[in-house]
Amino acid sequence: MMIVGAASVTEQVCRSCGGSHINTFLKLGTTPLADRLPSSIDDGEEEPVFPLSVAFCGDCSLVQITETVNPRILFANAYPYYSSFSQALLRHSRDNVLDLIERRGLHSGSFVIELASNDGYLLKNYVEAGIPVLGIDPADGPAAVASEFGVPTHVAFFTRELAESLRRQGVRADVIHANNVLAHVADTNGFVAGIALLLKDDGVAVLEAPYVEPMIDHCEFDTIYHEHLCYFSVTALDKLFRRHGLYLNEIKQLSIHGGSLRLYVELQERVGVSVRDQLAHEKAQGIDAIDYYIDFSATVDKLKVDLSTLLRRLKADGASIAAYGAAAKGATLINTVGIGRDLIDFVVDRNTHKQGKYMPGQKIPIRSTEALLEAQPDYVLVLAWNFLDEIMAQQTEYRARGGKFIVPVPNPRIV
Ligand code: JHZ
Ligand code: ZN
Repeated sequence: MMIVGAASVTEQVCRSCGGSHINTFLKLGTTPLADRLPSSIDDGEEEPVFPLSVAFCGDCSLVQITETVNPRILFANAYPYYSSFSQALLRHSRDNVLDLIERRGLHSGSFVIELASNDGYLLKNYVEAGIPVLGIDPADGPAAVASEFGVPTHVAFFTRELAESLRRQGVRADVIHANNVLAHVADTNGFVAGIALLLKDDGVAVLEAPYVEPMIDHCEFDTIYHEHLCYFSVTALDKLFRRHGLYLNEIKQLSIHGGSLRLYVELQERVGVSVRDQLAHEKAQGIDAIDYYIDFSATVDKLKVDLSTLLRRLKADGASIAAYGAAAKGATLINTVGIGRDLIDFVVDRNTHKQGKYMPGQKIPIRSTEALLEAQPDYVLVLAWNFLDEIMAQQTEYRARGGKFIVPVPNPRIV
């Protein structure tokens, strides 16, 4: 793969406002890339590792990591994340689409764009309803699956330049979706400017992003990895959108991915009560000030010690342990806590693109979920804890045979 530019850069100013009051409050050391799964235990190639430190901007309140890994390394060939492997996510996306079709009166003359459309998991619902769509996504594997679903996909990173060129061709959208991507783009301002360019005057951008409040309050530190450059509060988002003539008019809080925000953003300012209330809540909680984040590092350290102690105790007692979910967040967890093949025999995952590969760094083998019943380990560490309900429901047989789950956050516990 040809990489243009440096493998990574350390940012000196805020990604959003450009301010220089950047305070680092959590250092997770250096970690390998969470979605770069080695194909063998020893392929003779050194895995690249990058610093992982989290900072708060004293000027615009944005929480962000300071290292930007070249997106061509992060998201290019063999990017293994396919949205369609979670039933809960598919339901969540379908409900969102049906709600928008009804609320906005969308029809065959409307136009919907999704940025980071992945394998077409969301846009296929519009296609079924006869509403024209365009997906934009840089990862060619998932994009090829999207085309099979009948979702036309432009394989590219979404940038201001791409938005300008589409607009010149007359492309404007009634709805622009962007789920779990705003935090992933290095040019945060260019991405938002691009959305402003492609919205019809009365269009709406509907974005989803993990919310920083539950990340801090529930110690979801494993959701920190190099793909996630930003950890948004409503305060920081409101400022970001306004800078580009966009208004965050409505929000919904969602339980998906450990606690997310759905943002409704428009060209007209009509800020509703959901946004006003949450801005007031964030002020009252101090989410817009560094003090809120200062204890996080100690909380994370405690969780790391507690989890490591629990796993080592179980292992010393003769238990066998596997893990569920070769999730990106699992890579952060095992590499920052130091959970290797001495503790975990294998990881299972439904995603066939991940099976047969190895977890980054610790090189724990990834197998299909059937391996749980074949090996019947005493415990399963749930790395994809955000889908705990779905996983538990699916693993009734493993549990009926006496298997137990270990949930790592907010405090390690056995269920
Ligand atoms: P999951 C990814 O993070 C990457 P990850 C990305 N950076 C992002 O922002 C978030 O998603 C949103 C598997 N699984 O989705 C599928 C089963 O095997 O929490 C996944 O590999 N069986 C784009 O990777 C993993 O677990 C199941 O029943 O942390 C879950 O990973 C279910 C439900 C999932 O995201
Ligand atoms: Zn800032």
